[in-house]
Amino acid sequence: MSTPVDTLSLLPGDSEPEGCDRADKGHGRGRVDAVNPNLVSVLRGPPPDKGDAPPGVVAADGSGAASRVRRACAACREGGELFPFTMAFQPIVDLQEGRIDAYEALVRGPANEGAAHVLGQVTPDNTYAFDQACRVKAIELAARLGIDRQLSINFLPNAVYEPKACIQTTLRAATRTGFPRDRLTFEILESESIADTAHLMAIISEYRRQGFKIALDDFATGYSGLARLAELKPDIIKVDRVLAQDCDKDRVRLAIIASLIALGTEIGVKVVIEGVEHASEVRALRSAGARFVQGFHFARPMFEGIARDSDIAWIDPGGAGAATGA
Ligand SMILES: [Ca+2]
Repeated sequence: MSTPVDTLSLLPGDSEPEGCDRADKGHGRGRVDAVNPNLVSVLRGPPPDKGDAPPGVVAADGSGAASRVRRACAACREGGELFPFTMAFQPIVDLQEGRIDAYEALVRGPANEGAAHVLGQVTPDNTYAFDQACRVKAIELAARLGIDRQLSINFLPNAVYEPKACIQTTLRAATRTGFPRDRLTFEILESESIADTAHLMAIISEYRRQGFKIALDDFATGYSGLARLAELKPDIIKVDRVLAQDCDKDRVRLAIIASLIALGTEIGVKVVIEGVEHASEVRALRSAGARFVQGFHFARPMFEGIARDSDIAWIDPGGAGAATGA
């Protein structure tokens, strides 16, 4: 998913198309539970044995073999047998510059079915291949669509077996399509399933070495909190929509957001506010110093397409303007 499967770069999805942005994200832990119990077991289960993993995949502990890992690695190398899926793209906008800053890739079915439709087909045997395929699909589509901004891809660290080996397919896709590595951001969705901090740190270290940026998704909820921020030191934090919701009417929510923005400025981390749905929230967020925002107010995810700067429902700098679209 937007989950280790998410590693799935997957996760993003909107199983409730008429709902809020959260529905579109489709990668909350509870949502994953609802989507596919097998997937949840994959995401939450312990790392597989790595003993007789194929060449290029070396077990950290050198312990015994796991046929699942062999199959997973083989599937990643060979493309595997996967169900059809594709991506939608939702912009993250820069209020200060009045331009789209990035696009988040969100998994969809071939007929624009929501993420739940896709994730429901993920099983323990195809999780790794699916994760790899999501990355490749996102990069290929981004290149085809001419995306010249940052591309944000969801992933679940638990679907990465060995960072250096598992990233090869992604690197090849970037090279093949000409999409610059330094425009790739990987959003980490955290949950209690990511118990192995050393593994997570190894992934982040390798991804940074490759020029990727790291975002901490759903920040301020559950396990994606201040301790994780200090530990992982991401480039970006994406503040969960629960804080943006009605922030124009709730001074506590707005104060928390303002504090996170100040914190981001202090430590050099970009702060993105997710789930912005109303013009009144945009005005409040602007007053709190927010610069990077994402949500239905500005643009909904576009199936195999991208919104342009001129499509965005901007609000004038004085805050007097009104939403014009979305
Ligand atoms: Ca995300």
